[in-house]
Amino acid sequence: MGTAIHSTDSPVQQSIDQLSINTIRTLSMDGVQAANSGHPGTPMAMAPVAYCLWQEFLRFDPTDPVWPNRDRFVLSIGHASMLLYSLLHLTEVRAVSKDYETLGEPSVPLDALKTFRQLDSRCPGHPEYRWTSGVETTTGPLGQGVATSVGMAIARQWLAARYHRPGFEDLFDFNVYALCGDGCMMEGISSEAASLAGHLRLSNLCWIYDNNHITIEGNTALAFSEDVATRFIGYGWNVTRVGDANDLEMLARAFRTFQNTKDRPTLIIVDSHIGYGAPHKQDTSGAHGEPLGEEEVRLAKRNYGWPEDKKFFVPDGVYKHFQQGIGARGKQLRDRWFARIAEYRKQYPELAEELYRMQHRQLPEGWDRDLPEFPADAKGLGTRESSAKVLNAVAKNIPWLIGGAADLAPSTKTRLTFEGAGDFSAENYAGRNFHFGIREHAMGAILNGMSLVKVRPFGSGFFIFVDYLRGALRLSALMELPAIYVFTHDSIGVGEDGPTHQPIEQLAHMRAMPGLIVIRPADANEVREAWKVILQLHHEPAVLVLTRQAVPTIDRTKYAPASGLVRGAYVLADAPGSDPEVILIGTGSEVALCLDAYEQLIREGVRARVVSMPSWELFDDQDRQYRDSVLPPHVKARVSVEQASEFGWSKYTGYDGRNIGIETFGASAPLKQLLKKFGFNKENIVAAAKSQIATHRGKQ
Ligand SMILES: Cc1ncc(C[n+]2csc(CCOP(=O)(O)OP(=O)(O)O)c2C)c(N)n1
Ligand SMILES: [Mg+2]
Repeated sequence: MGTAIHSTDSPVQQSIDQLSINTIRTLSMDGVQAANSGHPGTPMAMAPVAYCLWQEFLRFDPTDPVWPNRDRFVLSIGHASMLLYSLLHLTEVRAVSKDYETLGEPSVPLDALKTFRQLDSRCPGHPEYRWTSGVETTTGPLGQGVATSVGMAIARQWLAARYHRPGFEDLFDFNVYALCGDGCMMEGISSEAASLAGHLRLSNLCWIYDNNHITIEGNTALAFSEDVATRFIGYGWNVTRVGDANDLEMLARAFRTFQNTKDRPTLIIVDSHIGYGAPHKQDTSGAHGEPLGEEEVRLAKRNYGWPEDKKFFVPDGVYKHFQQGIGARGKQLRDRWFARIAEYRKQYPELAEELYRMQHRQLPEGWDRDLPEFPADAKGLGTRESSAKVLNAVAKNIPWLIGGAADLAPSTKTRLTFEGAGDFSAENYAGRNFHFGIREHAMGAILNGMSLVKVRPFGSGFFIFVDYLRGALRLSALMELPAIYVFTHDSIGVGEDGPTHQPIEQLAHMRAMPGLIVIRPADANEVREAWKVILQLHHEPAVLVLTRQAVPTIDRTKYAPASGLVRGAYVLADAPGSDPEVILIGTGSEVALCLDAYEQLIREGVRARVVSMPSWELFDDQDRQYRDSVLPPHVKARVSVEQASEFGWSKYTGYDGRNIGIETFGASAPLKQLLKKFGFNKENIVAAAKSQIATHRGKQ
């Protein structure tokens, strides 16, 4: 326990290393105690590990926490957030504005530590990207952080492969460190991500596993007895161990081993004691998720040789020590990097411009110049097919638009097929086609990690399997990352594959998620417009929902142009004199069906209107006047048509409107039979329209 002085108010005398570590510990304990909620035990135990990494190794400049080539530190054990906040405070990380300007003020002032977990504090319960400068990614859902770190490591390899030139081999050489625990190791997503990281031989990736044998319910013996080391060796990782979390020398040696390992990722297994130093709570789950209590805090401080009654105490010399360590090292590296990039700009102005735009989430000049127009075609093509054409046309002009599929590219049609696109692999980190393998959840987190490094990633799969990656998608939305999700096989349109493959409630799920843009385009030209909207998003992830089966390419000389998609919903076909008595609202593959019904209704003298509504979110964002022009409030006779759960549609049709949807699971049969079974035919829509008019007659 060092050269502790067991007095309540005398200056603490111990090595500056120990003093710094104990400051991290005690700030964390005090923060949790002040909040009367939180997780003190793991920050206390892992303080030396984090200290060693940050002070000795991390290439991070606290005065510029968004410098592109900084090492990334991911706290995958998000519940131990006070550990990160204490580090951000003690290293005096500066706040950064939304426009990436470094502000003079500290990201985490001492007052923020004192208001841990209170409304609007910079120290919320779990670390939140965008909210606290220096937090590299939002964590809390266990496993997400480590999987996200794989995406960061991938993005670095891709950047290096694309942008390095002779004499400029150090522009992107950052490392990614993730601190994880038993929970992260148990969650399936860590296995998916670690498997891919090993396969890709990501030598810039280091996970540090806090092997404390404790989770919420007690000892890990309750539910976790696998041999983690063997598991990771099996994945192709380098695995090393540190038997005591307090052993700074062994920790430093492990980090050096990582740095010298050039052919695979590294896992450092660190044995630690949760709640280290707390006499009654150490090594118990009681140290995990509740404050220690005033008395136990006092006793722990005594064990650390700390003034027992001082709270949020930062001894003299600690800030300075961090300034001289991580601060000085980071600043020097950061300044050198900017000098190098200035040199690079002189020699490779176009590449430097790409980097600038990418890092500022701008698109290149002329990115949309090759966008295709699709001529009217009654037979048409699957929206996955038109999407393939559009994606390839834009990706050619946006070099950092990169992505792939969870083993379904031949089905999702997301492959970049133009010359030079290549495949991303351990042998070719410059490839733009990614093979995530059958690992949807990790794919989502990896997209987040890639997006955090500012490349523009897309991932794809069958829409039904959005369920598998929802946890990651939710973090895309929460972090406001413009990751792109392309999902095909979007309905019972998949036919014979049956109910396991037929999405029903997935659209409703997606639409319920705050901050997510969902677009289900009706035809090829709406697909083009959808990609245009998506690529210009800065802060929202998008889900593009596409068909497998062919849908007609709507005749835009007869009906309204597809550019209406940008407003979420638009009048595609109108009643004579724009005076509808009934409105048919469709999305995706059902829009063409609505048009068929419309033509018949018009022939019969019924004043019908068709609204194509590819995106609820974009529509809800329009002003009232526009929304009322599309869905005039006095026209109450309304029919929605969508091959999915009816959940939520009454928002647009009213309670007395009619929703033609699917309220059960689907079935395995040829599509024709399914359309009949579920009532998706012209006759049914025409009848619904007429019955709506009858219902509302006299009320409109
Ligand atoms: C996906 C997910 N499931 C459950 C939780 C709730 N939870 C928070 S911490 C925790 C236990 C974590 O144990 P471990 O990773 O060993 O952390 P330690 O207690 O050692 O700090 C659980 C179950 C969560 N945050 N995320
Ligand atoms: Mg644990």
